[in-house]
Amino acid sequence: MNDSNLYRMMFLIRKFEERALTEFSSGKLVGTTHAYIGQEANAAGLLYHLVDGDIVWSNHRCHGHFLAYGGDANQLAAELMGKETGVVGGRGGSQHIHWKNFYSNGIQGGIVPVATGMAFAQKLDVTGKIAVVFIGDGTLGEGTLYETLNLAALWSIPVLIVVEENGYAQTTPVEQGVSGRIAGRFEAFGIKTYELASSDVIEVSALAQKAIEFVRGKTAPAALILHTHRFSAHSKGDDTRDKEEVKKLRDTYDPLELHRPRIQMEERNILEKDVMIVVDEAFKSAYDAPYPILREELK
Ligand SMILES: Cc1ncc(C[n+]2csc(CCOP(=O)(O)OP(=O)(O)O)c2C)c(N)n1
Ligand SMILES: [Mg+2]
Repeated sequence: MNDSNLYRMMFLIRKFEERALTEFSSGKLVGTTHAYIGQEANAAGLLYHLVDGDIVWSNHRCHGHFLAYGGDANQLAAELMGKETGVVGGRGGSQHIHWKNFYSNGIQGGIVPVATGMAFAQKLDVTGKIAVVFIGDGTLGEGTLYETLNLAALWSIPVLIVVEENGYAQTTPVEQGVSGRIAGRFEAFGIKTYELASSDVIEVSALAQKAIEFVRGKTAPAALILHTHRFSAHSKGDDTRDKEEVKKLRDTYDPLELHRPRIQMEERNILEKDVMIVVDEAFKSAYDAPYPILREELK
C-alpha cells in the first residue's frame, strides 16, 4: 500500500471512530463502543499484508481492524445502530462482527483458541493461509491464552498473535496488571516474537510484514507485540487518566501526524474531504435504515 492509501485508511478509522463517539453522546447509538483512536497505525500497517483466505480475529476494539481488513463503513455504522443493513444484520453490534474471514468477539482471550483452531484447520488442509488474532495487554492474564500458546507451539500452528499494548486494561495501568516482560511469555513456549514501540505506520508495516512472512513461510506461530497508545476513553466516557497525560500522548504519538508530512498537501485535502463524505454517508444511511424484523413478527 502506498503512503497515501495508508494515510487514507488511518484517517478513515479516526473519523469513523470520532463520529461514533459523537453519535453515542447524542444518544443516537446505544450499547457500547471501544474506539481505536491512537492505534490506527497497527491495523492499517498490518492487515493489508494478508491474502484472501487468511483469517482475522479481533476483539472488543474491532472497528479499526474491520475497516483495515476492507470492511464497509456503511455496514459498520448500521451495525453499531443495530440496523438491518448492518454487517451482521444488526444482531452483533459493536463487538460481534463477521464478514468474509473477519470475526470479532468481546470475550477477552476467548478468541485466541478459536483463531488458533482455525489456523490449525488451514494447516491440515494445506491451504497456505494463516490466522491473525489481536489481543490487548489486559488480556495477557487470561489462562486460555497460555494453553493455546502451548498447543500452537507443539503443533506448529500458523497463527500470529498481535498484542496491542496500549498501557491500560480499561483503567488499570499495564504495570499493575502484567508482570515481567510481555515477550518472555511467548518466548517461554519457544514462539518467535517481534516487538516494536512506534506509532509510525511505515515501521509497523515493515515489521508486520516480516512476522506474517514468518508465520506463513514456516507454518509456525509468532507473536507481534506493538507498544501503542489509546487517545480516547476505554469505551465512551470512562477515562480516569490525567487529561495532561492524554494530551502528551496525542502530541507525541499521533500516527496520523507522524505520517501526514509524507503526503502532499493538495492530495491530502482531497483525500480527507472524500473520507469525511464516506463517514457522513455511512452514519446518515444507517439512521435511515430499518431495524431487523424479529423472528416472532415473521410467524
Ligand atoms: C473475559 C472478559 N473479562 C472482562 C471483560 C471486560 N473487559 C472488556 S475490555 C477489558 C479490558 C481489556 O484491556 P486490553 O486487553 O488491554 O485491551 P484494550 O481495551 O486496552 O484494547 C475488560 C476488562 C471481557 N470483555 N472479557
Ligand atoms: Mg490495553
